[in-house]
Amino acid sequence: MLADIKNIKAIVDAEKNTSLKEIAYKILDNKRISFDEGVMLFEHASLSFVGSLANFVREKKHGNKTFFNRNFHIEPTNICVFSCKFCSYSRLYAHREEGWELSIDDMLNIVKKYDNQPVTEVHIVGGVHPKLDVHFFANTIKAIKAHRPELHVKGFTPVELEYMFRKAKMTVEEGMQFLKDAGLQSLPGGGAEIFHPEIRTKICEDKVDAEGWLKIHKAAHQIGMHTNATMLYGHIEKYWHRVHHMETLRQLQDETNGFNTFIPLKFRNKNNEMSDVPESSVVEDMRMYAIARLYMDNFPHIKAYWPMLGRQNAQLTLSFGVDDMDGTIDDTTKIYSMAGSEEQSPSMTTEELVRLIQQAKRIPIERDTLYNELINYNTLEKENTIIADEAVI
Ligand code: V47
Ligand code: SF4
Repeated sequence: MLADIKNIKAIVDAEKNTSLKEIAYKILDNKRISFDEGVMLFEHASLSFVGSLANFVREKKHGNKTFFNRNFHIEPTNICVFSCKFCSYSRLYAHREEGWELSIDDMLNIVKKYDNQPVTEVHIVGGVHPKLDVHFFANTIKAIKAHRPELHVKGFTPVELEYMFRKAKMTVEEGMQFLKDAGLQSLPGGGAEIFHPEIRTKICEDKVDAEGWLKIHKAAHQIGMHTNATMLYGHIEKYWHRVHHMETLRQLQDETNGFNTFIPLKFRNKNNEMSDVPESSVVEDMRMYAIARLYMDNFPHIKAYWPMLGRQNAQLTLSFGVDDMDGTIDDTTKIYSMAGSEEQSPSMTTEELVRLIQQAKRIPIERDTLYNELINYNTLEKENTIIADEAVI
């Protein structure tokens, strides 16, 4: 049942903290909350308070619809010139023998494995290899598109892109156009981490800074591409750093309207240089998703990336503002299992994803990368029941 305004007003009116009550009324009146109000929610609001509000906003935007897609990843290499402290994945100097580096043929063979399957998206992201350049990646995309033109290619973070454009002496605008011409259709949200330099210099000092990250997404939006944005939370950042990060993205979105989805990524602490930093609690995770839904008023979607969060906690987020669960993945990504996620071989069949969403009393909608709705699994089930009934008659 969808949340109704009377119920949510009763919850808000029962709140004793008048500042929180004012923030809630702003949200119910469709007004934007400020930076200070975002921090206030993180510092003082209970999970049930932000959760009820986020659920209300989510249902106003999408009703019970919950989106997912059929996708797989290609990770061209885990060799990386950078040294992010939270990364459990990259290999360069240490354990070089555990590094991999795929050729264009290797990557095309991965695509060919899906020839008879209705996947709609390939997500390409990996380490920053010193020898792989923009021409290698353009040729990879061209080979994939030549083989399967309708497969949407979403790929590369500004970390990879800034490095390849710089090496090729291309401006950001030239580089983005070059890859778009090769067949690149959208950018994933990675590499954003925490924008504020106070934290960024401590966790990923040597890679692209906030300005560089935003410049690349802006250039993508200006040539008609849609992109996502992430935030790596739950480590050494303070609440206000999270709000600063979301505020920075909200401002760019006001300018370009090119972002589809905001994806908070829970920091996992296994096998990296930040293993002494404890992971956030589930309550804190749910508060993060809920406040993201409340703050990011101009982002259409909030995604819980289940390989990082675990499928059960991802299912829980569907009551805390989230309307998207990413995709089937098919055990094609290693970034999260290496960082200690409980999903050691992330793969869900469409049936499993549909069941997970239905158990949360939501409507599973298979989408494409740009959120065009492909299949509504609730009406599909009804249609199938009718067909089955007719067959019996
Ligand atoms: O930027 C790396 C994160 C990101 C850890 O756009 C870690 O649809 C937690 O951005 N603990 C890359 N997180 C992945 C990414 C992504 C994933 C799924 C979908 C989309 C999308 C984007 O992974 C990195 C970094 O923030 N990451 N190590 C870790 N130990
Ligand atoms: Fe390299 Fe990405 Fe790992 Fe940073 S997070 S070290 S850029 S692979």
